[in-house]
Amino acid sequence: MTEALSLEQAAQRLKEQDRILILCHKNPDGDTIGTGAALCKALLALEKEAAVFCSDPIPAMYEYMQIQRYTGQWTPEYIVAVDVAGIQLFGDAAQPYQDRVDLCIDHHATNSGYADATYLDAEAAAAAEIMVRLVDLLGVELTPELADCLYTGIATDTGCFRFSNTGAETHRTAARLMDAGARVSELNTLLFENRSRQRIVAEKIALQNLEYHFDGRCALTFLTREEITLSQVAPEELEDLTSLPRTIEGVDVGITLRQQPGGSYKVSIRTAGAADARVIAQHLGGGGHARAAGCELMGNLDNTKAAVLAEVEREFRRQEQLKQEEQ
Ligand SMILES: [Mn+2]
Repeated sequence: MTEALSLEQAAQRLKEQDRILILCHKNPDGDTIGTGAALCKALLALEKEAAVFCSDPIPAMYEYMQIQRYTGQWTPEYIVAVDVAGIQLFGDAAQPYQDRVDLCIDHHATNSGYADATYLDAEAAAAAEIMVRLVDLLGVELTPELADCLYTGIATDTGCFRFSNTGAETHRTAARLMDAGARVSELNTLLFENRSRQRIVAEKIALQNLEYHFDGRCALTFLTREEITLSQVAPEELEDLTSLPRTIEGVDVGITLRQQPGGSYKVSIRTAGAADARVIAQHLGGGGHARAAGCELMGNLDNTKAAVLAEVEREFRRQEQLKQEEQ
């Protein structure tokens, strides 16, 4: 059982500690990286030793955050995970640390409670939204550098303020970050309007592979390992490709299958309307949010497709049942 903390308590614990190792999740996105980088900068401002560890490389597009990476320069005395919902999300290289996480700061309702203590706010659109409040509680000034990191987290987890997790508070927090000097316009261009040619090649293949199911209510696309290799796209550049099938008119559930180097398929589920992505993912051993969830499945393409589509169908049925019960 993890101890549920208030954010004030979490801040107090951080103030008392030194040599703080910050862990991000594997396949890092802007939220885990931005939140980790901001926490690290805040702790450094308090003249503590702090550094960030991620089992995967940090995508080059996030270079502007100038993250203090952990390379074994000291022995961690306190370990904090940010935006990591479960222990399986740390990745292999984090093995020495993942079983002794002291504090977890997260916004996933599915957080498994693996840490000794947890601050969880499932209403927050991004872990970075929590981190803005935590930086205040630590008494650290919101510098332009911190604001850039935190804005990155909020903007990426909300699809640039388009996803349904975006609340009024999300915008208020973003406004505060703008006031603090976040380079919003530059960052939006960098994060959302900056596709490589390799990514376009991968997108072309994904569009060729696109198929419709259940009268067009589900669109599914996939990229095999061979196709990903052929396109020469960096895996992290495929993250937002996962929103593509869902953007097609009439589609309630968009599925993207990406084959991983080990042969397994990473399944990304995006939903509109009543369908719940988390319910589908959970039946397949994964998790996430109502609009965006995922899992990883072993098996060939046909088996994977069949398994995922069966759960999509089950979710459509469940929604129809719920609708009938309401009437
Ligand atoms: Mn997040």
